[in-house]
Order: sequence, then structure tokens, then C-alpha cells
Amino acid sequence: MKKTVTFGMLAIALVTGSVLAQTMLPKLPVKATYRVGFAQTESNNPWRLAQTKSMQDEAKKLGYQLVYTDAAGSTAKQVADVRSMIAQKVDAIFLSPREDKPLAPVVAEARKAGIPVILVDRNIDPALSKAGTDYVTFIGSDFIKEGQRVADWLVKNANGKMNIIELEGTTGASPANDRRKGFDDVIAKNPKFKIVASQTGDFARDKGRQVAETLLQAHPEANVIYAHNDEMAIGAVSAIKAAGKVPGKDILVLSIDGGKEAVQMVVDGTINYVVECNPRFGPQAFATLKDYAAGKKLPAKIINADRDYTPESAKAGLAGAY
Ligand code: GYE
Repeated sequence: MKKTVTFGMLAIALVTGSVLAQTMLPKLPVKATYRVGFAQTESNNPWRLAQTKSMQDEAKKLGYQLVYTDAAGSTAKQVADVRSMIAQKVDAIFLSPREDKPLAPVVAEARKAGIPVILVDRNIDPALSKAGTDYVTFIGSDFIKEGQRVADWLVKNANGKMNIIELEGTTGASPANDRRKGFDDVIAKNPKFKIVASQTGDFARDKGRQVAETLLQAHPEANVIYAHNDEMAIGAVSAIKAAGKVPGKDILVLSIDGGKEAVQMVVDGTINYVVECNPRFGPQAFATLKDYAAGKKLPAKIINADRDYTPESAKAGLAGAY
């Protein structure tokens, strides 16, 4: 049978082809070296510094060029940073999205420009961007589990302390959403426990201190502070002292991250429990990039393993903390 291709069919094929090209993940060629962007959200804490160092060290080890930007706590700047990486035609972009919604458009812009994006440490709202379609994959911790682990520890070790102040991370950041969900869901199943107040401290030490000070005054019955990261927990310890109470004894302090300073405070007894959130992304991030270039099938999420620091284990764990 003679095949006839009409102009109409050809036009449809061309249109579908270009739509597909626009909705598919860009490929990454196998090369000896790459120029890769890393769009960091801020650098105001040891976790961020450890993450940046790990990315820089690995890039250096591999002989890749890292185009590094620091959004300095501004989501708008991070959007501009990613756009500038697209304009510079980097080979791929590692993005740690400060908030889970406003970065979705630039992830799509990168894809349309033929630049694959790998999300590191923070996620984008899955209703707006999807792994395998909009970006390659997400590498990071299971934040819901982190929150659950803190709540589980508290339920077992509360010794009658049940009135909780929660210091939330940056509003709209995926770890803040998920650390709250993981923790609050466990607490909701244990009716003796009560979250008396929950407010953002923006993942920052001084903001955490200020918010803790205000909330401790408003809720003198509070005897637990759960902070979504070490920085706010360390701020809360100062606030508890300022309120004339003993951190770790009158008020239990629980947090997530596992930086040296906080782990030392678990050793000293001013913080009671810390779940680690591993910031050493470099080796995994670049290995994933190479796997992607090699055409390996990648999962939607690559989850880092996290340890924890209890009053019993903190001393032995201190040397390994970042
Ligand atoms: O816990 C915090 C940082 O996104 C998982 O952000 C990260 C969090 C981390 O600033 O300290």
C-alpha cells in the first residue's frame, strides 16, 4: 500500500513533536566535565555552610565548574539567580528551593531552555512540578519522618512535660511544612500532649529566640519547645534562660539538623534530643548527575539517611557532627 502523508498530518506531527520536546526532561550529554549551577537559598547557618562546602568540594574533586549563587534569604533573588544560570547556559542546575511554590516557574523555564534541574534538600509543591517531567529528581531527607521521630521521642521521654511550643521553619519551605506535619500528626494521636502555640522563626537563631521569648511569656505553662532546626533551638535556649528557667530541665528542647553546636548542647543537657538532617549532599548530587547523563533510570526521590542524637548517644556522635 502506498503511504500518503498529507500536509495536515505533517503539521500535526510537527506540532506534537515540539510540544513533546517542551514537556520532556532535557537530556544531559556524557562529558568529561560540566559547568553546573548551584542555587543556594541562604548562608546564615552551619547547615547551609556544610551543604555548600560539600557541593564545592565534590565539584572540585571531579574537576567540574560550579556556578554558585546565594539568594541570601530572598526567594525573589533565588528566582533571578536561576534565570541568570539559564542565561549563562550551564549544563545542569542544582536547586535548593527556598519556598515550595515560587520556584516552580523557573524550573519549567530551565527545562524549556534544555537544562536539567536536580532539586537538592528542599522540594517544590508536587502539584506544580513533577520529578521525571519538570525536574530530574529530589535528593534530601524525609522531613515528615524527621518530625515523627522527634514526636516519638517526646511521647516516650516526656516525663509529664506535655505543653509544646513549636518553632516553625521558613513559611512555605518544604521542610517546615513536613516537619510540622510529621510531628503534629503523632501529637494529635496522643491526647495528653498539646501544642499550645506554633509560629515561624524562619529557621534563624535570633528570630527563634525572639519568637520563643514572646511565646514563653504568653504561655507560662509551656514545658517543651520543638524547633524545626538547631538554629531556632539554640535561640530558644537563650529565651528559656532569659525567662529564668532551665533549658533541658524545666523546658525540654527538641530539634532537627545535628550541627556540632547543638549536639554539644545535647551532651551538656540544655537540648534533649536532635534528629540529624544530613547536609553533605556533594557526593550524592554529582553521582546523580552522572547517572542521569548515562541514561540510568532514577527514582522520583533519593532519600538521605539521618541519624539522631540522644542524651545517651550525643557524646559518641559529636565527632561525626558537622
Ligand atoms: O534544616 C535548615 C536549613 O532545608 C533541610 O534549611 C533544610 C533546612 C535545614 O536552613 O537548618
